[in-house]
Amino acid sequence: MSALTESSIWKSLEQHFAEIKNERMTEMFKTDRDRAPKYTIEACGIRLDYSKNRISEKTMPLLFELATHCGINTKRKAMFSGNKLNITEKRSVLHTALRNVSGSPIKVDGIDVMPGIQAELKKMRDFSKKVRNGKWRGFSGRRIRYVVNIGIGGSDLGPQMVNEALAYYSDGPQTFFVSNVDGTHLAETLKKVELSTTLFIIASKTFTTQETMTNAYSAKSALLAKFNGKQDAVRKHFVAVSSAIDKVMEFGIDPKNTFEFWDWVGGRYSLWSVIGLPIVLSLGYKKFYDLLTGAHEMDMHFLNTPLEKNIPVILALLGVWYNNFFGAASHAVLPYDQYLHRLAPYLQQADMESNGKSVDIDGKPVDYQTGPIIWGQPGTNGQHAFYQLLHQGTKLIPADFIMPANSLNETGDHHLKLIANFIAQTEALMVGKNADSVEEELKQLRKKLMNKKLLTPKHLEYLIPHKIFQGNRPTNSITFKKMTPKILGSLIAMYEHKIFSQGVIWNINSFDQMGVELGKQLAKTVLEEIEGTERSERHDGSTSALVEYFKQNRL
Ligand code: G6Q
Repeated sequence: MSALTESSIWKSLEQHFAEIKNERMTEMFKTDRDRAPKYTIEACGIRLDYSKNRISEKTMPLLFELATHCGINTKRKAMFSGNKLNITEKRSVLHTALRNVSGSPIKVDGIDVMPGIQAELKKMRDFSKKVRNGKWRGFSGRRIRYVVNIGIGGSDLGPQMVNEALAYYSDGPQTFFVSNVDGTHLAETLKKVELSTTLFIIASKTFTTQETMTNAYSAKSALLAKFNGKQDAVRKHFVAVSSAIDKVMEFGIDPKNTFEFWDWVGGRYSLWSVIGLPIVLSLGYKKFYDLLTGAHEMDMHFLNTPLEKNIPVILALLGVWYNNFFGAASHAVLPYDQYLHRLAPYLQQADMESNGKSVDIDGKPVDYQTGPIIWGQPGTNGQHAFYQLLHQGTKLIPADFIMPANSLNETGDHHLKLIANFIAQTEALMVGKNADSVEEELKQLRKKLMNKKLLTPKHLEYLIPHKIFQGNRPTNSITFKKMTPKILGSLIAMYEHKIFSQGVIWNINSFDQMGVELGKQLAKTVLEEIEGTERSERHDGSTSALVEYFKQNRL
């Protein structure tokens, strides 16, 4: 047994779960008129209403005790101070320094990292200004109209999500993101741009990632073909975001046009760094700075607020409550905001790559569940698709409903309808519909029917169980007034700290990604075999047959 599941607080939570597991939230609302305000908090312009959760007066105090027991207070301080929390890779975890707009010193190995961060920010600001005002020109002297970011994983999902979320505020070149090694991704993107007015950003911390480098070299070939092989064109149309300057130079990119970041910035936490260059090019530096400011405010909230009023900590603990006690395997992210349509894919990486671990920080196998499966789609689309399972399926799926009170595109009554759907869904998931109400509804329907044979008493009886909604399904309502760069910064940082807090409770390293590394290695070996002529006997029967199938069926 692990120290976590052996601890007395864990046992108290198990016992409490046994007491509460069948209690209904609707009853809790009836007996406590203050339940909604009691479980609503606001910080950084974000309002969290977590009253529609299966928690009683006893639950949250026990969960806060669990967080304290697991060392959340020391660990959150340690992260902000630059301690090497990423033990396997012996690295600090300092995405919070990247948005430390206060500028106060933060030291890694005795050296303040802030001057370096500020220098890179300035470099990004100056560069983006030149591109946006037309001083930076392409090889044929034309102004840059398109930006194509070539990167994958952490070097793609964050800036892409932000550019989509803040598209309303964009007044710069049109940005595209190419990540997949599938040649279709690059080919279809190149159809949408004009090479002589395109700037390519090769975003790769290591500058060795197979997908990114394959796309980068193909983009370079396309550009050289356009400019009759003139190598100088590369310097005008390619910049790099990387920690590997030697490899960048080898590619042909001017080191002056290389934006640097450090090993203490994890890929999935890097949008705040120079990986955010496509954001700055699209929105301008001022709005990027607002994004950083919003994140910094949430950082300060997370670092300094007592657990009882701390939004990321509360979200983390509710997640632990369902994941480890109710046995919920997944968590849905449901933004009622079309601009946030890339939030779920972004959080899939942030959360699942961070907390998809099965050994603790000491390398011992865990005997409890760690990170959940994260998934979701914007509402209302999901309502016409997978919400059926949320309402009537056999699985308990806690969900975050996220919504701004105002739309950036107020058109007719669209937004009021969106709000109505948001509210109605969270209510329906909690309240459900019992047999009596279903029966009454069907009887009323029958009364109105001209042809009573369409709903015979026998069929009415038969329909009842199919129309029952058990309800008691938990949701968080996360709302804010309007989507702005600052709010988005706070929202993303909120999730980052939620993920961190859960990692602390599960005693895992949320900052390495050995599972991703394995994929990178394996693909190289198989590629050699597919390219070769020899039959490979190194694999199991299925894998070898797949290799042979592809070799024989390539046209
Ligand atoms: C993120 C991961 C991973 C990484 C990509 C791209 O935390 O480390 O998603 O960002 O594999 O790596 P490069 O930036 O080195 O190309």
